[in-house]
Formats: sequence, structure tokens, C-alpha cells
Amino acid sequence: MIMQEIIKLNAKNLPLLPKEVAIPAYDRSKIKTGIVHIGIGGFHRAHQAFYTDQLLHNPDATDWGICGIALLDTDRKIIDTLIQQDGLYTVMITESDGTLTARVIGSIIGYLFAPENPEAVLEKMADPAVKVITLTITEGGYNFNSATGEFQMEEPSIQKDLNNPEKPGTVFGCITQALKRRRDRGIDGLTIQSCDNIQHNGDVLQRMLLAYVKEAEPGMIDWIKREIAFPNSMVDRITPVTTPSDIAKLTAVFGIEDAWPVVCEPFIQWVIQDNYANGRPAWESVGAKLVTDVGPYEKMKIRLLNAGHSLLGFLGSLYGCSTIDETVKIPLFGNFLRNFMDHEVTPVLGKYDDLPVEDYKDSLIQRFGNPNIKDQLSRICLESSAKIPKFVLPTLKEQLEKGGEIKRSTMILAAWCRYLELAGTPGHHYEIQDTMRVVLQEHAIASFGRDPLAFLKIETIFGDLVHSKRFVATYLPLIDALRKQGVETTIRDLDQIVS
Ligand code: CS2
Repeated sequence: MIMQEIIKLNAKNLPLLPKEVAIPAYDRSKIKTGIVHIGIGGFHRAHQAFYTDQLLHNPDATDWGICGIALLDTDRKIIDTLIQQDGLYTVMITESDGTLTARVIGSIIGYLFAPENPEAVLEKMADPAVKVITLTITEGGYNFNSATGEFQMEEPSIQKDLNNPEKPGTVFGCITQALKRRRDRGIDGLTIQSCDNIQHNGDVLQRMLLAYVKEAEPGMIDWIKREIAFPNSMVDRITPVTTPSDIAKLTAVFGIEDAWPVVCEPFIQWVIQDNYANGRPAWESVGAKLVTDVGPYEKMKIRLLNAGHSLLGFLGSLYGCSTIDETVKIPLFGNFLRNFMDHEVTPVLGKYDDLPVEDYKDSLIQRFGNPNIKDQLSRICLESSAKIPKFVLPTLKEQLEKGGEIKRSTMILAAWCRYLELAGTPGHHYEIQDTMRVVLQEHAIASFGRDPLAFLKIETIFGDLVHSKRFVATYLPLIDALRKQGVETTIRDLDQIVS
């Protein structure tokens, strides 16, 4: 056997990589920064940076390189990796049949660590050549109260930015100050594009930003309304957390030493509202769909895929599974998911001629079942306090209004509560990673003890749901059944437990 030489990933070594690995075939030194991206985690690198890398192969697109911004203290490692690798990293695509493809992505040509150098971040966003700021700041990053939709001004990080405008640490503080510099210097506005899983993500971003600006720089409101566009968009590609064994696999199969590659599924989708302020990359030339109304697409995706993930995340964890593929292949859970999609989500999606709902549901079962993706339930369940109000509660509320079925959406909430209560007890070795962890666990524990409704009384998550008689009458027997019989029997007997 010939030992493959191991090549460290960086610009100088690109020509040495094996031929089966696709590399940027454009001259990266000629690319200028036209996009600033905030939040350069795995998803951005598997999705928007992946599309943009393909775009940069077009000789007319040299103005659209990305400068990646890491905003959080905990993001140091990704910046260090990008520095060491000249911004290059590998996307390793894993198909269901085990086929692996590797592609080195070259679209991230700059990287800044905001906690260390906020000034450079503001200047980059104020650069006239920058026309688009994209964001993946997670569902919780938009800082609104899930029950009221109001911006949470009292958050300590927001208060800090209001008191130190020149050294902002939050996305709202940074954007506001950068926009102020643009306005003061007579530079055109730009587009700020959310790429997070929130319905009407652009509208939400605009509303939250304006709420902050009203407090921080009220004189900027009119300029922002006039000069800045906030397109809505739907983003999709399952991207698990990269594990040490993924890194080892990349080296073993392709001979690449990459400190932080991204692993993802082959499926990729991006549907964007064509609403830009000052020019945009021709992402449609590399597969994105530009439309006038993204609403039906984002609703379909978030309510089916993301909610489906949460459903499997809680049920699978309670049952003792650790990945999505393992959970969805258990017929009891796979069927429960399909019934949830058919009987509770599909009725609220509305009818649109070109929306392929049935095909999408079929493809989801396939995608979730990809045995080579190993999407950890721990990733799915983290920050559920920000996810469930966007992924599951709207479906439940719409079904309640219509008098439709709610037992499976309700089961997701009951399972979430049980999952929180059991975390860390023998046989339940998962940890709760959630900014609301303490409150969530306190209320969940009380729900299985003195007050079965305690969990639902977390108003910032559930609003007034606890006052719905029909919902409570569905929820309580499920909590009881989960405690007495466990998750498997509760799902199996669902129809008898709640008729
Ligand atoms: C997941 C998403 O975070 C989650 O709970 O549902 O990250 C999901 O994998 C992506 O949205 C897929 O496009």
C-alpha cells in the first residue's frame, strides 16, 4: 500500500492536494470583499460561503469575497483556524451510500475577531465596497421575547452597548455604529440579510434593529428605513458539529490536514426574497432561488424540518439514542414524525401551486436517515428555548385556532419537559445547553412534582398557552404517561391517552 502524503491546508499547498478534491480555481488574490458575514460557524461555511465559492468561479463576480466576523469570545478558535489556513477550509459532503466528496472553499478572504478589534469590524462594515452583511447569529440571537415579540432592551449585553457605543459587542451595537459611519461619510446603504431559521427573518431583523436604534441613535431611523434592505430568506443544509473523527476521516481518505473542516449532507437550498439595496451577488447563477415572496418556503422548512428535528431530538434522547438517523429509523418515532408532519403541520402550510410539500416531507425522512451524517441530538436540543417558539408553537397555536389535531405538537412539549427533568439522572447522560437552563429545569422538575402545569407557566416561552383548556387537557395526560410509562409506551398509546 502506498502511503498518501498528508498535506496541511493553506494557500501555498493548494496545488498539492489530490485531484479528486475540488479547490478554488479562481485567483483569490484578485477577490475583493463585498460581503461581511457575522457568525462564521459550521452552517455559514457549509451554506452561504459554499454558494459564494461557486459564484467566485465566475470572472465577473470578483467583488463578492466574504469577510467573516466572529462576535463571541468563544469564537477565538475558528478565527485562529482561518488565520492558519489562509481562510481555507474543507467541506466534506457525505451521501447516504457512503460516498464522500471534499471541496476546499476559498470565498472567506478576510476574518476579524470582534472582541479584540471592534474598530476593525466597524470599519469593514462601513467600507463602501461592502454591499451585503449576512448573519447567522442563531435563533436566539435576535433578542426578542418569544411571547410578546418585543426587543429585550434590558439584556445586559444590550445595556453595555448602549453605554459604550464606540466599542460594541452585540450585533445590534456593531451594525448601528457601522451604519452611522456610512451615513456620516455619505456612503450608500446596503443590505442586511438574516440567514437564521426564523419565519420572516429579514422583517424580524429590521424590527429588532430599529428598536435598538431608536434607543441608541434615534437620528438614524429615517436613514436606515430609506437606505437599508432586509430580505427574508430560507436556508437549508444539515450541518452537524464537526467531530475529531470527521477530522481524522478527512485526513485518512483525502490526505488533508484541516483543523476545522465542515461535514454536511449533499442537499442544499437557499430561497431569497429579491430585495436588495445596493447591488447583490448573482447567487441565482449557482443555485439559489430569488423570489418575490419567500413566506411559503420558510414556513414549510421551519415547521417541517426544524420542528421535525426537535421532535426527534427529545424523543430520541429520552429513548437513549444519540443521533437523528438512529432515532428516525426506529419505526415508532419515524411514523410519529410522519404523522406530525401530515396531520398537524401540513394543514397549516396553506396551498401554493409550486410548493412541493409532499416531496419535501419524503425527502426529509431520507435526509434525516442519512447514516453517515450522525447529526447529534445534543446539537438539535441545544438552545431549545429559542427554537421551540419558532419551530413548534406557531403550528400548535394555528391548529388550536382551526380546531385541528394537536396531540403530537403537544407531545413535543411534554417530551421537552421530561427531557429537561431527567437530564443528568442515571440513564440520561445529556446536558442542557440553553441560556434559560436554570429556569427551564426548575419548572420542568416542578411539573413532575407539585405543579404539573409549572413548565407551561414560563410566560416568555409559552405566552398564554396555559390558559387554553383544550391544550392543557391534551398536555396533562401526556406528562402523566411519560412519568408512569416512559416515552415508548406513551407514543405507542398516544391515541388512547389523548383521544
Ligand atoms: C436544526 C438546524 O438547529 C436545529 O435545531 O434543526 O440546524 C437544521 O439542521 C438546519 O436548519 C438545516 O437546514
